[in-house]
Amino acid sequence: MLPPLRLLLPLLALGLAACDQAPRFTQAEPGEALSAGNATVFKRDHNAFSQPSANLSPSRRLDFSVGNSFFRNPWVIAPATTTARDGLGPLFNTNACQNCHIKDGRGHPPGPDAVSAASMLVRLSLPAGAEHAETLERLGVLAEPTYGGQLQDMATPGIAPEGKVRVSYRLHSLKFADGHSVELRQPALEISKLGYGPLHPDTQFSARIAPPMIGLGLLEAIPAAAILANADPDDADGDGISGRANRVWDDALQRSVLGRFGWKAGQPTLNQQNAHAFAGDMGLTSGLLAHDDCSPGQTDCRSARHGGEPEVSDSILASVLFYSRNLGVPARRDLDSPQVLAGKGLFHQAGCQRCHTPQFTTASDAAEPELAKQTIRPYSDLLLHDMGPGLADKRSEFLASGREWRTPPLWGIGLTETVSGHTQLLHDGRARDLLEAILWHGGEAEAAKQQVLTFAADERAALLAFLNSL
Ligand code: HEC
Ligand code: HEC
Ligand SMILES: [Ca+2]
Ligand SMILES: [Ca+2]
Ligand SMILES: [Ca+2]
Repeated sequence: MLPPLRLLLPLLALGLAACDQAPRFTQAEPGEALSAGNATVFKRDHNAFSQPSANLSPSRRLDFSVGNSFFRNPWVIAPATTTARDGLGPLFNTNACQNCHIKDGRGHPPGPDAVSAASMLVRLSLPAGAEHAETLERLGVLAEPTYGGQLQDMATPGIAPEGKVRVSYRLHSLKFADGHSVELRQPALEISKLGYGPLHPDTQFSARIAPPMIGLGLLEAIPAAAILANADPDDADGDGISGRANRVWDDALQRSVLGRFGWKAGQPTLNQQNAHAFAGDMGLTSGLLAHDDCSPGQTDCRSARHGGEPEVSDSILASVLFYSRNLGVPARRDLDSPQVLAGKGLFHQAGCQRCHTPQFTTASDAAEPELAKQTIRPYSDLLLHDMGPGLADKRSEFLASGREWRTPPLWGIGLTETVSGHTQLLHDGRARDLLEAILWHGGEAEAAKQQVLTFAADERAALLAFLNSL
């Protein structure tokens, strides 16, 4: 059945206008294969995300592998004979960074029979008022009074874990213009076996899977001015897309700066992100975060044995920083194939690049010389966007609202299955593949999604081929 002509005509006109603007790509651009400039790596197997930046010298590769060992190997409960890696807990989510960042790639939500949520974590907070301005400036959120800012579902012997997390899904489907239908799953969290009494009735939850670790030093080396240049907080250019910068507390500088890392850009630097991961995810203190993540009421947690002060020495924190800055990004594959080039055209036609910014150049004064002055292709603007009610966690973090998320980089996304053994995407892993991820886009990205919904089977395949070549 066809819709009446008077409805079709404006739609057709829109479609044509968009097609006119869409660039056609007949061949790859110079250097396009090198997503991370000279740091690009050429593995494409299950170790593709675990390679050091290609431009690291042999001695620097040694530093990288020291950092790798602290990222990969499990930490143990104190006291232990391995004093360099003890102090796990008392509350924690898992015992190694790599358990969540699977093969340096992404995590996933727990399956129905999982013992712990492992590679997904749940953030907690309460709605805050004006009287909490100072806490919000420093911490970005008002923590749940008993359970803190994060639910730890594991604990050392003798200490109660905070609870158990399960995810259940409600299914609905979305239809393309040609009748093709895709089923989407909306997650709902179930938290049970609470170890410290009831949660505050107003508690807000945000489930997040671990993002991939590649290219992070390069993202850190993008000049703040280049990121801010793409922000358009009031949508002054009227394209329906705003893009806002998060401003977050920098523990080392003791002031608010641009946020870059995490699903809501709630962390300013890799070192601070890493220190928070050690403390929040594994119960390990460091020079930046001197206390285990125990709330005032969690007295057993506060009096438990520790593994040194701090548990993560400055030199280990520095090695893990060097490691996390230097995981190379794999080179593009098949980027000259006609289907991939057609998909690239459709990506631009739909306006995906308005948030998934194809290209940046890193600063000349980057933290490490290998990261400086590189032309990189992350496909992210590192800005916050209102993605609509469907993706909203209704929980703010610094300036990010409950509907805003940071555009995630798309580089390497085509290797997700090969590296991490699954293709569960978006902040909580609800999308089971690339197409589902696109169909969850709403809010500022609603128009882009609506365009994709008009794509025919061959156009959908081309768009996915392009994404899989990244
Ligand atoms: C329990 C699972 C888990 C563990 C363990 C874990 N992470 Fe993460 N990691 C995450 C999640 C989830 C995020 C996203 C956080 C957010 O949005 O607030 C993240 C984000 C990051 C980021 C930012 C990536 C980006 O693209 O913005 C870095 C860097 C990072 N983690 C490093 C580490 C290091 C280093 C360790 C070990 C000390 C570690 N993580 C341990 C789950 C984990
Ligand atoms: C308004 C900005 C915006 C536009 C336009 C946009 N995206 Fe996104 N995209 C995002 C944000 C923000 C997320 C993260 C949402 C979340 O995790 O809840 C995202 C997530 C994704 C993901 C999943 C990434 C991951 O690591 O899980 C893919 C794939 C993706 N977008 C592809 C596209 C494609 C293809 C288009 C064009 C049809 C598009 N996006 C248009 C902002 C945008
Ligand atoms: Ca500890
Ligand atoms: Ca907690
Ligand atoms: Ca705009």
